[in-house]
Amino acid sequence: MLPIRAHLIKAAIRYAGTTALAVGAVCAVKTTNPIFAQRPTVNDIVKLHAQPPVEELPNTKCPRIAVIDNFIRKNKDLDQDGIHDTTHGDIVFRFLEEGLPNADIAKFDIDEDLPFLSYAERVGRQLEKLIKLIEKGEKFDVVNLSFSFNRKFTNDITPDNILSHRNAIISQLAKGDYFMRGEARCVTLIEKLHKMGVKVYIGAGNAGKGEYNVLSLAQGTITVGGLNEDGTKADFSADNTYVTRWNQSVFSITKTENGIDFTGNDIADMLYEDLSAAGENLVKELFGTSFAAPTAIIEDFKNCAP
Ligand SMILES: [Ca+2]
Ligand SMILES: [Ca+2]
Repeated sequence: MLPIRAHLIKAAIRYAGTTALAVGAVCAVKTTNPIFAQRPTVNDIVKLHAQPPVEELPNTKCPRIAVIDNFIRKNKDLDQDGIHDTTHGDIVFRFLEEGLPNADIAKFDIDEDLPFLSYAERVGRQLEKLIKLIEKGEKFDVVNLSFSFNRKFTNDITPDNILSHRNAIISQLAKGDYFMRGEARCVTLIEKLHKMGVKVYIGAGNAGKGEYNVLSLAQGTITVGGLNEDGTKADFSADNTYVTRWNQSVFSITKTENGIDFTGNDIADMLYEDLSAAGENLVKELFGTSFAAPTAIIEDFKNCAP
């Protein structure tokens, strides 16, 4: 057992590191900030016809969606003046709000438990909160998880054979340190949600083919890989047997009359007055599998009835 102060410091350091991996990696804004990974330039051509068929839900009632993300601590600077303009969660939320105007979308804020809990612990607490609400009779149809806990593939575990290592990886995490146990707990909670009938969509992660998102190990989830605007696979996207869907994950940011559009429909998603530099020096695009997850949800429920 670490002395409490040392333990808290370790937690804080890990928190920062994991945030860079998890939030920064899943949703990156094109910027010079070194926290964000460089975008690779080589693409694989995606055989779109080879993708699993999109579930057609034409007569479905519009879903109630839980977005588990950060909504308090602003962490995205869209006009590059060094001042954050919005949160990762609010950007993800905006995709869903605009894409599914008749859906009921609820925010579950992992920033509630800042500052000393690990990232996985904070995600786990929100998953638990959601489960408790459902147990009390509230109805949720969909969960959006636009973040990842990335692990590297090793010699034994490859993108092609990871399915057969699933149980071993989870049990190793469950026996690991505080942070690993937090991740294993998230997997268990996500599986519980799946068993309760909730569809869980997860961003595949932005560390490329060499890493996988631990959350994807949860059975029954829909892990969404990232496509470029032209439909080719984005090189930053994870790509392994757990990635069962592919959706757009790169979106140009453009100016409209009263604000900026980042969802690609020329309708403002943020007003100029809400950007610290009024949108003067805009980043060119949003990219990350963070946006592939809500895009997949929108695709699956686009014909829903209010
Ligand atoms: Ca700014
Ligand atoms: Ca828009």
